[in-house]
Amino acid sequence: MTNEDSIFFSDRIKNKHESIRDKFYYHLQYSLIKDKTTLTAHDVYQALALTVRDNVIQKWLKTDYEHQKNENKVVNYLSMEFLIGRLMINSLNNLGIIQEVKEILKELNYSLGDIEGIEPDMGLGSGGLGRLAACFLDSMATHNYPAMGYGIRYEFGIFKQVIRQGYQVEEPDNWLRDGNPWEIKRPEIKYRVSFGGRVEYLTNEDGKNIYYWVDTEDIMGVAWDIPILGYETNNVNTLRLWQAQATDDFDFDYFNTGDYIKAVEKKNISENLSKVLYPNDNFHLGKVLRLKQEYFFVSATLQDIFAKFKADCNDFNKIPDQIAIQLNDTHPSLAIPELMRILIDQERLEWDQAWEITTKTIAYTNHTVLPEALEKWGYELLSQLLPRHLQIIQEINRRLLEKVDKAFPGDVYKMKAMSIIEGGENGCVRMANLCVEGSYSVNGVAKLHSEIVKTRIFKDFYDLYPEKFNNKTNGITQRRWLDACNHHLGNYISSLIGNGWKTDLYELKKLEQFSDNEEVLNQLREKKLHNKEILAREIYELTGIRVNPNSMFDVQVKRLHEYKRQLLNILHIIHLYNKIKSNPNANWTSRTIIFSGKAAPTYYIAKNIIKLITAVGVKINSDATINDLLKVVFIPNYSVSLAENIIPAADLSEQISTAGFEASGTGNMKFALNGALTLGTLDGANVEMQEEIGDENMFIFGLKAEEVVQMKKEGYSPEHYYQSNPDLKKVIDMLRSNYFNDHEPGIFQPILDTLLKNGDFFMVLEDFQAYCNMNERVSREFKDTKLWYNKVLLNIARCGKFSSDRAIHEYAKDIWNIKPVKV
Ligand code: F58
Repeated sequence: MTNEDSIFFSDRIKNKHESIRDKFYYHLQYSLIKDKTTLTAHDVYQALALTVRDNVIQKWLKTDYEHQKNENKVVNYLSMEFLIGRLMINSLNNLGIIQEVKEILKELNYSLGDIEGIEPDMGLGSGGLGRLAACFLDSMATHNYPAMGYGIRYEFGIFKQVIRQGYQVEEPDNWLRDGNPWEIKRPEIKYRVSFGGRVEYLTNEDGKNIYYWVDTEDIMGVAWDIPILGYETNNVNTLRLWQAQATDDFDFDYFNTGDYIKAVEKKNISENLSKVLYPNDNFHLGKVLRLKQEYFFVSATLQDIFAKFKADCNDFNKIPDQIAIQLNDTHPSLAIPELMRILIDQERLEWDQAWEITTKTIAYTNHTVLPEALEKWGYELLSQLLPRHLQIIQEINRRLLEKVDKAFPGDVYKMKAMSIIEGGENGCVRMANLCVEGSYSVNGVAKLHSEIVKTRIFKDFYDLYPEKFNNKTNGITQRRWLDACNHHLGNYISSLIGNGWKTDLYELKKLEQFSDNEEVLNQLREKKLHNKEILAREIYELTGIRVNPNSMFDVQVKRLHEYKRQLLNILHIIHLYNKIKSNPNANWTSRTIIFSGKAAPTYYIAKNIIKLITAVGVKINSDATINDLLKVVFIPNYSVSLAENIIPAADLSEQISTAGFEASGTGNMKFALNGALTLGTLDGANVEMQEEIGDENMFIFGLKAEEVVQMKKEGYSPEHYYQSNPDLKKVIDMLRSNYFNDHEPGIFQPILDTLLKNGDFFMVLEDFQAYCNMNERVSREFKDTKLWYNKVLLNIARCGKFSSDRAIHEYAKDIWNIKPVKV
C-alpha cells in the first residue's frame, strides 16, 4: 500500500463485498430492506445504482484527491443546465459490467430493459446547450481531464409535455419523487449567498476605500455531488449541483417573532430558489427569480473554487495557472463581478491585479445569434438585488469605454455598441458584453457561427480584441449516442474495425473500405430495420398510431422554434399529401414523418405549430385514399431517453433552420452517426458536416447565411412566393379554409399571419420550393437501397470530427491549458 492509499478507510473494512453480485444483494437486503417476497423492480434499480456507486467510490475519492493538488490545473464548467438523461446504462457501459449485471438480473427474472425504464431522466436542461454540457462532462471524464461541473439541483427539471386534443399541456417533472441514488448530499459543503442590502465603505489609513456589502438577505447553497465516470478509466469527475436552503439565522430571526406558521412559509419561499428550471429556449424572459438563480449558483460555485484554492495556496496571482472557469453562455456571467468582488473586497487586492486575474481565468462560450436570447438585466433590478456587483460592473464599463475611446477616438457608434450598460440608470446591463470584456477567450460553437460572432454579434469587440475570439465546433459523445443507444450497430462496427472508435471517433474512417461491400451495407440495413421496428412499437404505445417500419422514417426532433422551421416541414407534408391524393397510384416512396419537441410554455406560435402538426396528422393518418403512403406522428415529451430510441431508427434527419440562425445543432451529428442522411440547410455545424461527409452524401438545399442577410436587406416579399407558386398557394389556401381544423376554425390564423402579414422573418416561403425539390431527390434515392446505404456508411465513417472528445481536446489545449491526469 502506498502512502497515498492509506488515506482511504478501505483498509479498515473487513467484509469488503468485492463482487458486483455481493454488493448488489447486500444493498437489496441492507440498504433497501427487502426480501424475496417484497422485491419490486424499483428496488432492483436502486440496488443496482448503489452497487455502481460503490464500485466507483474509491476511484472518485482518489480523483478528488489528485485534483486538490494544486499542481493540476482544473477546469470548472459553469452551466445553468446539464441535460444528463439516465445514468444507469451509461455507467454500466463505462465500467464494462453490462454482461455481468444482465446475468445477475436474470437470477431475479428481470432484464436490463425492465430496469432501465424505471430511472427517471435527469432533465436539468431545456435543449442543446444543456445536452452539450452533459456530453462535455462525459468526454472530460473519459479523457482524464481534471474537471468539475457546477450547476443547480432543480427539484423540477424541464416540464413533462402532454398532448391533449392536439395541444401541448405542461406538467411538472417531479424527477426526485422516488429518490435519486446517484447523488450524494454534502451537508458540510455549504456556502452563504447574499442578496439585496446596501454598500458601505470605509477609507483606510492608506486612503483606500474598503467596501462592505451589508444588511443582506442570505440563503445557503448546499452541495449535491454526482459522480461522472469516464469510459474505461479510473478517473471519476464530479458534477456539483447546488440546492437552496434557508440559513440558520433565518430560522432564528423569524421563529423568534412568534408566528411559527408564517416563519415556515417564509422559509419555504426562500428555498424556492432552486425549485424549477426555466423552460424557455433561445429566449430571455428577464424574471427576477432567474437572476437570483444565476447569482446563487455563481456565488456558491466561486466560494467553493476559492475554498479549494486557498486550502494550500495564498498567492492569488497563481489562480489562472490553477483554475480555468468556462461560462456556458452568459447565464453564469455574474462570475466576473463576483470574482472581482471577492478579490477586491474580501482579499483586498487592487483593481488592476484583480482584473488581471479575473480576465486570465474566465472564458465564455456563446450559443446563440438571436437578439431576443441575449441576456439583459434591468439596472434598477441589479441595483436592488446586487448593489455591489452593479458598482463593479460600472467600473468595468468605465474602463472599457476609456479603452474604446483610446483605440477608436471619437467613434460614438462603437462606444454605444460596446457599452456594458445600455441606456444609463433607466436602462439595463448587457451580460454578453460583460462576458466578452471579462474573459480571455470568446468562442462560438461552429465555424459559421464563430464567424457570425466576430462579424455581427460582437463585431466591435472583435475589432478591439481579435485575439480573444475562436471557434470550438460542438460535438457529441459516441459512448451514449452510438455505443449505448444503438449497441447492435456499435457492436457491428466494432466487429469490422475494432473498438478504438469509442474513444477516438476518427477511427470510423476505417469503415470507408466497406462502402461498396454488399454484405456490410445489408447488415446496416438490417440493423436500421430492427431499430425502426422497435420505434414503431413505441410510437404505437405512445400515440396509438401504427406506422410501417419499411417506410422512410423522416425525423425532425428538437425544441419547437420558428427559426428551426418545423413549419417548413409541415407545409411540405401538406404539399406531398396533395400530390399523393391527386395521383395515388404513382410510384411513391412511403414516408413516416416523425416530430417531437417541446415549445416554451409562453411561446404562442410554437405551440400553435404543434397543434398544426397534430391536426395535419389526424387528417392524413385517417385518410384511407392515400394507402398509408404518408403518416405524420408527433411523439409527446421529447427527452434524452426518447431521443435515444428515435435517433437510431431514423432514415432522414431534418436540419432545416433558416441559414445563419442555428448556432451549431448537435442533433444533426447524432443522426449522421446513427446512419441517417441529412436533409438540411447550410447552417450551424451542417456546414462542417458537408465538408466532412461530402455534398453528394447529404441533401443540402436553400438560401445560404449571407443570402439570407442580403435578401433581407434588399426587401423580401413572402407574398410574391405565395402568388407565383401554385403548389405553395394551394397549401396556404388549405390552411386559410380550415381544411385541417373545421371544428376549430381560425386557430391557425397566427401562423398565416407570421408567414404573409408579418413578413415571414424566417423565410419559410422562400425556401419552400428548394425544399420540395430536394425532398423529391430524397424519395428517389431512398428507393435505391444500395445507393442509400452506401451513403449511410459514408456518413457514419466521416463523423469523426463530431465527437465531443475532439471538442474537449480543443478546449483543453487552446483555452484551458489543462492536461490529462491519470488516476
Ligand atoms: C443551443 N442553445 C443552440 N440555448 O441553439 C444550438 O444551435 C447549439 O447546438 C447548442 O446550444 C449547443 O451549443 C440553447 O440550447 C438554450 O437552451 C438557452 C437556455 C437558457 C435560456 C435561453 C436559451
